[in-house]
Amino acid sequence: MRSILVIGARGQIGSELTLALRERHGDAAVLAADLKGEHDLSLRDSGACMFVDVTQPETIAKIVERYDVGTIYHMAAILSAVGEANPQLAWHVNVSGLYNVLEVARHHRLDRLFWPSSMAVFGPGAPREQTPQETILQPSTMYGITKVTGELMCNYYFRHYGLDVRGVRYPGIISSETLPGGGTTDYAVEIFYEAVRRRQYTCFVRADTVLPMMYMPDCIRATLLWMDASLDELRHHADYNLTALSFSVEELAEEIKKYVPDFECAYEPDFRQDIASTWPRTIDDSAARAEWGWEPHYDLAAMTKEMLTRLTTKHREGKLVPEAQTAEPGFERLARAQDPTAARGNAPGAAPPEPRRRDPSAEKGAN
Ligand code: NAD
Ligand code: AKB
Repeated sequence: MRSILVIGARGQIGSELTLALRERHGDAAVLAADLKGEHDLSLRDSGACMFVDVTQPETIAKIVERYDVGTIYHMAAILSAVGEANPQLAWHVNVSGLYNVLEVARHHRLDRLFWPSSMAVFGPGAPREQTPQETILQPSTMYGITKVTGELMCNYYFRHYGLDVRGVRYPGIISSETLPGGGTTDYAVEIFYEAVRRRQYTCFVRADTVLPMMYMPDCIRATLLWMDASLDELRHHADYNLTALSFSVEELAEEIKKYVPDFECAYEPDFRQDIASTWPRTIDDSAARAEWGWEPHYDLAAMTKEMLTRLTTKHREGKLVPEAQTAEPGFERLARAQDPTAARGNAPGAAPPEPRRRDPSAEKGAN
């Protein structure tokens, strides 16, 4: 069997996907690669970890040649909030990086490539309830623009080069193992950590904000199910709508209070509210359900119970925040870490996006 390479293996989804793939195919068959070196112990202990920078195609090609890679899961990206703080970096990593992976895949005749898109492809012009599979794609964030571009590129490589490239539009992913990477939906993860650690959380979007979400076990199951699907039965390639549940922050806080009765949630909306207000509230993923059998297992109650159980155990053991991560919230941590000037000892700190005119269309569909 040819090797499987996970790029972005240190990230929120990549870290758990790598372990799931190792469980399925054997530790030796699955290579973990990321720009950042400090992989978690569980990744390092279970198999090979290596450096890759998707903006440097030779670093991808070297791994593919050396390890006879047949399948790539390309999970490296700059997410929406960090992407608004540094739109140039978001374009470079998300678009040039994807192009480099697609080219390496084409040259080396890869068997299959997975690349995730996002519900961020939708913007203020799309229906926000039961957002259809086929609708207008006019996102207002640079992240969303890179995801629409990515979907078009992937579909082009499928049609023109016969490359079996597959993708889904993930909703916000909620997980207990690796902190999220600086997106707008990070609040739905942070709220659990803060409920366990401090019994209070200040949320950066309003209480009535509703977004589509999915618990990590469902995300991993959906990804593997999709990669196993037979190509003949599919009508889409890089752009399947996907969702599991939608809830407001207020509803989530109430569910958490069932287990942490003195938990308090305050609200101080920032620029991420403007992003959230342009995204779907609920998504129609009937194409994924009909064409490759997608069905979520976790609802809000089951997810909340499991998240709190896992995080409470980690907190008791003094391991709430994984070894290779910091306690700083996602956006602030990542805006600093991914700013190229930071590496030159010129870190500007947690840079909010530059001031600019408000997007009136974002307010039109206020959440
Ligand atoms: P993440 O930010 O947690 O992880 C991304 C990883 O990519 C990081 O470990 C980072 O070090 C790495 N990376 C960044 N630049 C790189 C480069 N130049 N070369 C190599 N690696 C680089 O992201 P995630 O949440 O795990 O998301 C994975 C994918 O799923 C992304 O494409 C993201 O857009 C998509 N997605 C995620 C969510 C979500 O809620 N997590 C939702 C929708 C779509
Ligand atoms: C983000 O908020 O940027 C991501 C996403 C939904 O793509 N979680």
